[in-house]
Amino acid sequence: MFCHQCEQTAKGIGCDVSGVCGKKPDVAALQDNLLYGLKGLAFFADKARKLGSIDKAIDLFLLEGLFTTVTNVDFDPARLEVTITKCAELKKKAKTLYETAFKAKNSLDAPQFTNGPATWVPAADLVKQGELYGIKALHENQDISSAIEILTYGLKGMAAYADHAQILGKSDDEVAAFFHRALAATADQTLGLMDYVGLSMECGTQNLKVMGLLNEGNVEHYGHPVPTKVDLGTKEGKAILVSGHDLRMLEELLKQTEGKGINIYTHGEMLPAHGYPGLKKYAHLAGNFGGAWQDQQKEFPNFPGAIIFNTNCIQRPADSYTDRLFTWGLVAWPGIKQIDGWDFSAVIDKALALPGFPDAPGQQILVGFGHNAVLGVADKVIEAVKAGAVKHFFLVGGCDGAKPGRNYYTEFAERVPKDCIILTLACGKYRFNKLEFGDIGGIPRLLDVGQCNDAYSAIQIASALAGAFNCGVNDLPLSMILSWYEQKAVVILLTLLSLGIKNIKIGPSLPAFVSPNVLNFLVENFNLTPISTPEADLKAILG
Ligand code: SF4
Ligand code: SF3
Repeated sequence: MFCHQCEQTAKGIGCDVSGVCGKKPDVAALQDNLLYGLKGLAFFADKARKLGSIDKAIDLFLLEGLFTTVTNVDFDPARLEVTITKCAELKKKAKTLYETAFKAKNSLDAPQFTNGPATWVPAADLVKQGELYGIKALHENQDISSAIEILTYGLKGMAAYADHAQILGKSDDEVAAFFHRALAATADQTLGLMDYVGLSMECGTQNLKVMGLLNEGNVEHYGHPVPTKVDLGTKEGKAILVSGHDLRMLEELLKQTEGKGINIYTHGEMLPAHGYPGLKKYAHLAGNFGGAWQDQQKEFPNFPGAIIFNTNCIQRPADSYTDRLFTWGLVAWPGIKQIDGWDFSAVIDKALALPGFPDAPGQQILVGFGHNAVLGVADKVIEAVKAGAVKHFFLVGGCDGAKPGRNYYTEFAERVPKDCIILTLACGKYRFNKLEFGDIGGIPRLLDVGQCNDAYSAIQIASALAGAFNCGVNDLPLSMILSWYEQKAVVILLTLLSLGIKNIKIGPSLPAFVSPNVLNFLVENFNLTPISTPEADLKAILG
């Protein structure tokens, strides 16, 4: 195996014996096989679509297939084999769609393709077959290979957001077309470096649309987030912990547990759920338990109820809680019970059989500062900037992770001067969201914008501020200090770059899949730089 798609990759180079995430070589090969099959599917779906032939099942499967290969999502070889078989069926369907549409238009048989993913069919040994399709076989040119990887990881991250959006009934035909065209392009040996740079920027643009759709879906279902205090203590009663990003799954569970004496707690990226009126109205949405994803093996043994993951980031479960752990959606771990569909009775029964929590009130933290809430007090914010009470804004956000070096973000937030405001989002916030930051004239100094996909909200806030000050986002007293871990962070970075945002600082380390020349390109064109020390970075920013 060889995988270096995430930040914790072995030695900062690549996981080649086994994944630091827990991905075994067979699973890595199956994921490579699936990705290759998806490229074949995209190849024909793209051609069929260009001839006016569209199939919604193909569009959806492509998203789900890509999301399956995101870090910390699917570790189950049996499930991956089923997904690969489905990929082959849909690829065949896409090929027929294309050939039929071609013949109808040209009164000729469609040309046959004799190499690349277009010819992919699953072999008897799917693992052995997948070993042929690893990233080392992408392209002989290191820089082109790097650019293909950036595009591929961008597409994986965008697929995750597009999947959440479609669960809420939101999809977009242009986005589906881009998925097909761009994924097919990753195997097109006639393309050059700048083609992939262009496609990566387009991926960023499409992702802004996708995050916007997801935002629209969330807001239509649950209302705009409002500032809300979240309890970090516990309430007496049975308990279920929900980890992941999917709000709709949480809503269904809240409905099905109403009146049953079960309290629902959020974990990791579910924390922002508390700010949504349509979810906080459930009195048994009791609070948040634990920190970011990488602490689950330490924290879950102390959770006396059922636990369910609805998206990344699952880790190898410790024996002490495997019997009360469930997965839903695309997340899978071998031997862990999978909930198919929307019936959560198995999770509820498990919670009812477990002891639950006593009453133990804890600290409270504030969430719910999406763009609607922040822009609702925009006048106050603008006035504070004009009066000199607010000197600078920092967006300190992104993923958390297990590797050392992430204390930078805690120290950075602590050192931000008292006349500056910190916006944060995604699970990286757990590095500092329990600290006391106070306020500036009633405006909290730490504003939790939401999940990683709420980067959409942060962009709306930055654009509105730029409008109010009659300048570009790059001219605002705003600096972005980002942390990355998996592929959703990659696509958010592409979105920010596609908007022309410069001077972003990124850490805790640079992606192993960015070649030196591609890195130079990013530094020269966007002044994208790695973090150094909190003191030095703050000094460079504030002067
Ligand atoms: Fe290694 Fe990350 Fe790939 Fe897992 S996803 S195998 S940790 S690079
Ligand atoms: Fe975190 Fe996995 Fe990326 Fe949604 S939960 S930000 S790492």
